[in-house]
Amino acid sequence: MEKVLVIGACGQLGSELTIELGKLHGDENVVASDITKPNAAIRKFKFEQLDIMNVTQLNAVIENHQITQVYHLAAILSAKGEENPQWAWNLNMTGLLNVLEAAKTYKLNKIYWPSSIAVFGPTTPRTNTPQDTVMDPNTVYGISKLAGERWCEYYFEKYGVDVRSLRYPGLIGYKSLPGGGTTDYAVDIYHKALNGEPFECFLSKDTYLPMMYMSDAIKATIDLMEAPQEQIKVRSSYNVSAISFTPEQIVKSIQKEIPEFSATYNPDFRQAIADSWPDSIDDSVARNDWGWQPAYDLDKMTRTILEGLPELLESFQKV
Ligand code: NAD
Ligand code: AKB
Repeated sequence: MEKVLVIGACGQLGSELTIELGKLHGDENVVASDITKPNAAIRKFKFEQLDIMNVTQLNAVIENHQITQVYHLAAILSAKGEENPQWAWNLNMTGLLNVLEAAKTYKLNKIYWPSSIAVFGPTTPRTNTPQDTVMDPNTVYGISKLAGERWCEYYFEKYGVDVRSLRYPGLIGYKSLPGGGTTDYAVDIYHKALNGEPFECFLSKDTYLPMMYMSDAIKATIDLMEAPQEQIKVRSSYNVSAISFTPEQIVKSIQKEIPEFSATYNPDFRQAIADSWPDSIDDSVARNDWGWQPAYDLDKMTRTILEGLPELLESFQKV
């Protein structure tokens, strides 16, 4: 019987992943935590208001709930990180080290920690970026994710901590809002389209980026975490990939469903971040090691979001 702690459970990923972890392990075996108060999505779980920078608090939560697995999702993402680099570095690194130390001390069964395509940089091969390649990130977020990958591998090699990780592309879901990334436009755009409003994109129309629908990201995460230990050969972080598209292509995909939708382009500081990241990712190592396979392409994702979002917004109005 696993007892699972999710740190950063109120975020874009946590709000949806926590629900799926409840289905897998039983809601009563999942403890959601965040520095904020619980949101509607995760209110049914046991909740701890936890600042991941506070080791005493973290250890108390692990002891009190007899935690065996941790999903550590709390981080400052790329765009927000550039506004306060030292804060982002501190939170992203200290938070991870606190979790890895706790895993060692309490001999936790498994740890999940997400990395990102932000570990790649301007001289990384842009197309079909391989698992092992040049990594020269130039955002504080990317630097912290690359350092985090090295720490994960270190704790596995030196202390036998079973820590597993994915380099997510931009995650797109409609059930929760993103928290300060460069790929956030691809979530916001659906809300504008459904409101009948034009969209102003902060990236240029031809900026290719690797992206993934949230259901695929959750499937990848759970598949990785449930795979037998001997199948996990990469202890830094696995490349995973699903779809790559430009803002212009997502607009066209939405226009197939809402023909009157329109967008303009007004790139800001996030353009330079996007330009430093790959166009597409080679995830063959993840496919071979533990059978990763995405299910959503751009149009399928668009149809799913445009069908599901109005119902979700309506249910919020009723609450
Ligand atoms: P998010 O910003 O939506 O959520 C992060 C959560 O962490 C928030 O609920 C926030 O309140 C919480 N948090 C912040 N400081 C905290 C602290 N001191 N203690 C405890 N909780 C704290 O981010 P997300 O999109 O859900 O991302 C989750 C993870 O996935 C992050 O590690 C991120 O780097 C990674 N990731 C996300 C994406 C994406 O597109 N969303 C892509 C690649 C990697
Ligand atoms: C961001 O844009 O910062 C995130 C990511 C790709 O890690 N979505």
